[in-house]
Amino acid sequence: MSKQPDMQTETEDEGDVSPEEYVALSDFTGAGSDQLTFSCGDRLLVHAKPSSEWWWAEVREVIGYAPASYLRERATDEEEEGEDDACPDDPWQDEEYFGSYGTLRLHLEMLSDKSRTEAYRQVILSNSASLRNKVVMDLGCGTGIISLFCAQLAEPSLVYAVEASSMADYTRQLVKQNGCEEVVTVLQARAEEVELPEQVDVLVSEWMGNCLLFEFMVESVLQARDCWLREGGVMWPSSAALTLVPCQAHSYYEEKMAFWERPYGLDFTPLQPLAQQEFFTKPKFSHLIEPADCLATPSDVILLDMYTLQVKDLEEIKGQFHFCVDKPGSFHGFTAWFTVHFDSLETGGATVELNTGPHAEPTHWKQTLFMLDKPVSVCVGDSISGTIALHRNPIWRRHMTVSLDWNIHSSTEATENCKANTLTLHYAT
Ligand code: GJV
Repeated sequence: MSKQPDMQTETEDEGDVSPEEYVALSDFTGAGSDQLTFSCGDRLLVHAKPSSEWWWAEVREVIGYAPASYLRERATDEEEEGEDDACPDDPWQDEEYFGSYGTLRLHLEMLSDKSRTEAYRQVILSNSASLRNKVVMDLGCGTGIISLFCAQLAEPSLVYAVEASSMADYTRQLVKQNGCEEVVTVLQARAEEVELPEQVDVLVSEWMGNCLLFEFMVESVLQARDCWLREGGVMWPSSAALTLVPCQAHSYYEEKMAFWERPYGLDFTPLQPLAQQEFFTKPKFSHLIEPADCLATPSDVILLDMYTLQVKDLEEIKGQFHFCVDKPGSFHGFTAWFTVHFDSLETGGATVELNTGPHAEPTHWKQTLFMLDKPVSVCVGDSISGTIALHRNPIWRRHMTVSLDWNIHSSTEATENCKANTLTLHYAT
């Protein structure tokens, strides 16, 4: 694919690079006129790969963008014949996933996040009396911090600390080093495969990913709940909410889009459609929104009850929003974040909250920004309403697509804007 720059002719013609053949792993419905719609098994010709997520491709003589994660390379005809299933070997990408949790980088990031770690410590501390003689499961314990808090701040009878990655070896050492080996048992296993000698009273886990659900570790938690949580047992967190707000994002817009207007006194605006596709069709994960950039009061769009949520519910989660603009400005996009709640073990006891929004201390999750194609000027009194849908990727089970459909009702003129924003995302931070 690589072309030597000095071998290029004057025209940016791609005719000399032959397109590659791909096969669709699943149905896909394009969200705009520049995205392709195709069915599982369709053959696509990929002409260019402008970003790792979106490729420029052709199907049945229609050209447009296709999400790369829905495609697999087409084998030669002979190889293709014996193949009837299009499933990848490991739709969970566990080797890569647990491999990354076998190193310290992500654990350091999580442990350095004070809001996150202190929230779990607070949950244990404020429930210490009720945790006495209880059996706890800490799912995905990592370095074992939550299990160690349990052992040190309360007197549970036993904590099963389950960790699938190779970090579990070190976790065992940390448990011993801190004198907690009587209480904390480290089990190196996937939670789905672990065998416990008994049911547990409390299932605690820090499973939340970017935009709440990325990684879909929540599925492991729900399965463990159904297998190992005793009747009447407690889930920590007990509920989760995804919150959305329409916002300004001047500096990000300047950096990625307005930049092309006049760099070095030249007009580079023909690159703007490419910039839009490359930078704005996927969310910006590590965004920190200033409260002053919120154009309306944030609103919870999705609520998950950890006692009743089912694995099958995760395939498609929908929410609605209706914002009333309370600040004039440029509507650049939507920002999303989550909050989780931990019910008290005592009836009437105080709940603990971990809020990752702009009005709380920043966390390592930060917030997620979804940019619109073009900013829209809004006035006080305008209303922005629509729907959000989280579609779990049918092939890559740790991924999802977020779609936002919205329209504006202007309080001053009868204009209406409509746009569907579809985004595919990866779990790696
Ligand atoms: N079984 C055991 N350990 C797991 C599992 C599983 N099914 N899934 C994830 N982990 N909040 N998004 C472990 C993983 O190896 C890592 O140490 C930790 O849980 C992730 C916790 C933070 N990720 C998140």
